[in-house]
Amino acid sequence: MRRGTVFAVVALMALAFVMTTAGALVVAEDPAPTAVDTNVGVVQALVTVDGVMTDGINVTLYSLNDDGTRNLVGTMASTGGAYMVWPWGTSYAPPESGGWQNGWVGWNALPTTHADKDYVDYEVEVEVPAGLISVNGTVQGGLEVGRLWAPSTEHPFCWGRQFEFKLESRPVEYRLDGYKFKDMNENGVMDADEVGIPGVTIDLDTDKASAQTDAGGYFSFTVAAGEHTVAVDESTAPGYYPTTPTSVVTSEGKTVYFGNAPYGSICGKKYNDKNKNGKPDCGEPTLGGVTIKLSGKTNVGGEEVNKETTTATDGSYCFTGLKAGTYIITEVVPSGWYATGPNPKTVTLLPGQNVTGVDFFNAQGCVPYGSIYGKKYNDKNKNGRRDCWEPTVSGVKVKLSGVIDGQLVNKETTTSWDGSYSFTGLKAGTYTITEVVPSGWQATGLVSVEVTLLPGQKVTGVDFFNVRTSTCGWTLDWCLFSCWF
Ligand SMILES: [Ca+2]
Ligand SMILES: [Ca+2]
Ligand SMILES: [Ca+2]
Repeated sequence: MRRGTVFAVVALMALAFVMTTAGALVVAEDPAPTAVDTNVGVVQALVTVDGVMTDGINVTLYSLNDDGTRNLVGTMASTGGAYMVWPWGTSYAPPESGGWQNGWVGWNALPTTHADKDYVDYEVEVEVPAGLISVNGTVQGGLEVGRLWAPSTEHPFCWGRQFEFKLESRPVEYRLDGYKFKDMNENGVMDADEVGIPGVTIDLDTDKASAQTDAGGYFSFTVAAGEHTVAVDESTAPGYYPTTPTSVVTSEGKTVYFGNAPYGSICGKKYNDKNKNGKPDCGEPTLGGVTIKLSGKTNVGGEEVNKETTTATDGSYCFTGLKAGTYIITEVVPSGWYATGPNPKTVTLLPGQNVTGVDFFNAQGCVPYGSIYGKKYNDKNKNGRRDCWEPTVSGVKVKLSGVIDGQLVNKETTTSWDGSYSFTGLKAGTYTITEVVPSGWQATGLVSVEVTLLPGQKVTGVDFFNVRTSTCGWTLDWCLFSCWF
């Protein structure tokens, strides 16, 4: 491509056109050419500068050979007083009142056949004067061909084409653009299902220029060649936090993407759990003035977050303005009270998610002890559960362990004559209950079970199942017994 010129493709024109105001095209009432005349081709071009139809700019027309080489047809300056070109040789119309426009050039009576072909390819080139640039998007990237066909049944009205050259009066400049988008998966990429954020201010080179993102989150700047700093004014995107750097150094022709994810929140209530069941029941009051803490890390950047709030008079609390992440919410249990539900609680927060119901439950008074109960069964049919005819097993060792209030707790007991065992006097916490499988037996269920005990809670049914591995000996009677059922 030559410096200072722009090649253009002539656009399809099925009929002769007359320009009316502001470049709008109107199809003229126009008799079709005769089928026998192949020299009926018409090419028109309009030149605008800053949107104004402008005279005095040279436009050149070439016809193309099969090998792409060009034959000069002629050069004309866009002409004061526009005209209409008729396929059969009507000359340029003079300026007249009532709608003729400046800025046009045109050729008529052009061949529409060459060699054995029933078409001719043409190319139009505009000479871009110093101080102007061409902003025709389609012609900046390369050369296309406009084809005029000889009139035929197959191509009855393909003997004319038209093109508009848009020039702008500014120094040699380029586009630098981008998007501000809702990055709902926080991966820094504008994925196909993610949308733009409108109305965000983007600054170019600090104070040099600024743009607002449109409805699709798009912005663009016209820049000189070289490096430029593009930055987001995050104060114009309230409710969002960045998932990509908010300022980048880039250059002309580049597209930058600024990701944002919406803040989320975690809310709950604090209850006086009078019946100590770890749930809000009708008539149970809420508690104000209780400290709730939040700690955790954000997904993006792994920022440490630590916050603290106090429940309102209605017992409610809220942590707002949270980036997506994993958080631990802890109630500071007031003196004279104890927790009757889980404390702390873990919440995995997604971008823009508002998690509610992270409630805490307290009861007043001394912390009651809890207990854990279970039985040991001879699981004769090895299905890991107790069938009605399966006997219990006595004399089997069961262990309990856990770390409660920072102290290691270890207990041990043995199943009694009816196969049952219990651990009582337990503080709230998480315990592991393990059966010591006796020699000659194998487990048919879990041998170790984790139990989280609330204050005063009685957990039952922590059962273990074994079956004998030894052959029948003194237990023959049991074997026969089981076969009969
Ligand atoms: Ca994304
Ligand atoms: Ca309750
Ligand atoms: Ca069983």
